[in-house]
Amino acid sequence: MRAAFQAMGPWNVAAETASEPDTEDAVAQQYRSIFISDLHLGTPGCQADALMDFLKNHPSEFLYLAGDIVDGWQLRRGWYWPQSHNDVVQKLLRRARKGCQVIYVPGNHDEFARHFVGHQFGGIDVLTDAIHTTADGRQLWVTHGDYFDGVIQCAKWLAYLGDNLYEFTLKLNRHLNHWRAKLGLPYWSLSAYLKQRVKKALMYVTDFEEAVANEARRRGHQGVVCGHIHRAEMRTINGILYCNDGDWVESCTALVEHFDGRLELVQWAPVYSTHVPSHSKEAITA
Ligand SMILES: [Mn+2]
Repeated sequence: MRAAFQAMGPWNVAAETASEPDTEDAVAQQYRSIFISDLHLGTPGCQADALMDFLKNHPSEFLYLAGDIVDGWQLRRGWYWPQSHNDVVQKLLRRARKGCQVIYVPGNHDEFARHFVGHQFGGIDVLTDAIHTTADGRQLWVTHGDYFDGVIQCAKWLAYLGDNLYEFTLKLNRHLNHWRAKLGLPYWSLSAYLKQRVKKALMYVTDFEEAVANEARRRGHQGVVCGHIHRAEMRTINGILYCNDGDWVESCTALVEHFDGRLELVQWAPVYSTHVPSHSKEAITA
């Protein structure tokens, strides 16, 4: 992973180029805090240009990077690091240098960064998880969310074994493949197929959201901000504010905090006008 850091360019302030102006051009909107996750830098799917546009137009006092920022899994398979991805990293470093408090909570795709928990990179704090206090005094637990994969799968297996559904699918699978073999069709695993479906189903998403919210309550916080499932959402679950800031692969979404503590999910939209930048926003606030 050393190569990855080298490819990102200089990390120390002195070596950074001074070509960028200190003041940005007219910005669309200033926020107290921005929460983003699942950028997946290092993959062709990452919407780096959209993200750059979003960051340029939205200064903030706090910036939380809630995991899966760099995709170490993909980079191990094949190196992909275009200039635009470098620009994002430089932008994040520059933001930290300009006084924005940047907090990086690694996820499962950038678990290599978990080795650096407790350290700083160019002013960016790397933490296992974080607690953000909103302007109106609410405590939000910031975590990537991958830990809950295991918890949910475990609970699912127990549920299956409880009502013998798993045994039933195995039996059904045997019969199914007996007939498939007779018809000259290749082996097909019904249970594997069902498990795959379950994971993708809405039920999984709901279980994930509830598990994360329950853990936030257990820890005594009023809300939670996470990512991981690439599904932006903001709703109250059993009295806990559940926020998922989405991703920068498909949806290009972020969770933002206004200066009065109000939280909002925003979706990036290209800025066409030079005078009035337009940003479509989902009508969800809390
Ligand atoms: Mn993840």
